[in-house]
Amino acid sequence: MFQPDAESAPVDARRTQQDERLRDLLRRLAGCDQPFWTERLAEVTPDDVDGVDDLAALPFTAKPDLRATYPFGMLAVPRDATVRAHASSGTSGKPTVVAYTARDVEIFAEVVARSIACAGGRRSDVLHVAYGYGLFTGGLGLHYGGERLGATVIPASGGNTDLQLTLLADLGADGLACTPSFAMLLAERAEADDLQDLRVRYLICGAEPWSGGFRDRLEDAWSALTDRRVVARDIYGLSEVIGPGVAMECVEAPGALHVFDDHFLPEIIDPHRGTVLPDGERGELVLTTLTKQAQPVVRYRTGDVTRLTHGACACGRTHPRIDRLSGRTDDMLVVRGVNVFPREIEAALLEHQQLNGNWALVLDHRSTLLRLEVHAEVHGSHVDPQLAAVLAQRLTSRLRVSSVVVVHPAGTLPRTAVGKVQRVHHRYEDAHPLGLPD
Ligand code: DLL
Repeated sequence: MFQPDAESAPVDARRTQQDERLRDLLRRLAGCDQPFWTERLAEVTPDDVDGVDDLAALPFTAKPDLRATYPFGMLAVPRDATVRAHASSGTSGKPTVVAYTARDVEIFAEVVARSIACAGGRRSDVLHVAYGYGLFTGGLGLHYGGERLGATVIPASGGNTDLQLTLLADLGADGLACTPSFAMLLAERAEADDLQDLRVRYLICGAEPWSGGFRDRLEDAWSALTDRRVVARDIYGLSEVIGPGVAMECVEAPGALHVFDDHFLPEIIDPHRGTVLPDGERGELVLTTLTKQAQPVVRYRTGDVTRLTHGACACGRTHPRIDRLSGRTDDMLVVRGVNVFPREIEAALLEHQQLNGNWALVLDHRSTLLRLEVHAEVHGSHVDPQLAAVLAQRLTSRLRVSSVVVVHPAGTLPRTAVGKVQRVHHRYEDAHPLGLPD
């Protein structure tokens, strides 16, 4: 553990600390003289909120608030007290900007250092960071976290697959941090080039959804390259809250991620009613930043769907855990009246061992009835002629979605070397969005 005192603190002691930090946050927001916060908290008096139990008395914040106050209208400190800003590109219009004080940057590095250690990282490691550097929080986030841990960080950023592989081998990376889809692309290329001398022990993957089946493929692919069992662990975060390092899966108990709730207080709500759901129920993740100075958020609606559980973990950390993300409230697809998340489709597909993990959906809007095409690749070049029908049947019985499944040899579907993978494509025109013949 990178910060054992904080990470394995007794739950009661942490609760006292959270109560204090929450009261302090509200004092800071009340005193910052920022119109957004004055207005949003107009109904709340400091007496209303004595601690975490009173959280539901506070109003939500959400992405539209950041857009409406672009660029710095949610700052709780003067702009000149900040030392850095990141931005995330939205689907439309201006990006949303998030700013940090020097202390925020330190905490960002600490929670990412915790996360790297959670995946098995050590200070003696070489950590190859292939998340994008720049406005995206992934590259710089893992970079500073790696340095804070004491590792030797290689700031490779995204793209340039051949050079990345050379560096991974020659500089002896122990850890690789990048999106799961890029980690898979690197493994495929390394295998095709018969690259020797890789010694990677762990992968720190996040920023996009990936199923347990995808993890199995990824761990197998990297283990075959390195002659050791490589572990891939899930890192979660979002720029509005800090970036990566909000929550992290440990080596000992994969499947759920420890939320570092001494800094980021989680709740799960019913996304339609806004009511808080009990422990263990699936809903929308809402986060409150307890220590963030520059741009705190109160009950921020992440749009991410998961469930929260408390209880002991084999790794000894006492932080509660969220399940691996099953999707976003806004990426749910409605296919002929059936609600389905792309990650559920991935999970159902990848139970089939012949598939190599690369897949894509095309929603064809050209006729009145939406048509769902599911494309998936097999390992190698031989495609079993029965497989498409087997997969279509599985999707119907498991998820109740009817689809046209097309199975391809390995290497047919587009790959993503920079940024987040796009699994869902829409077709309005005759040209096929994946560049495939009809
Ligand atoms: O993706 C921060 C990050 C960088 C996380 C590197 C992990 C690693 P944003 O660009 O603001 O920040 O996007 C945040 O990405 O609300 C989720 O929908 C999605 N996301 C992030 N991590 C995961 C994950 C970064 N592990 C949005 N699994 C979030 C699934 C994830 N989705």
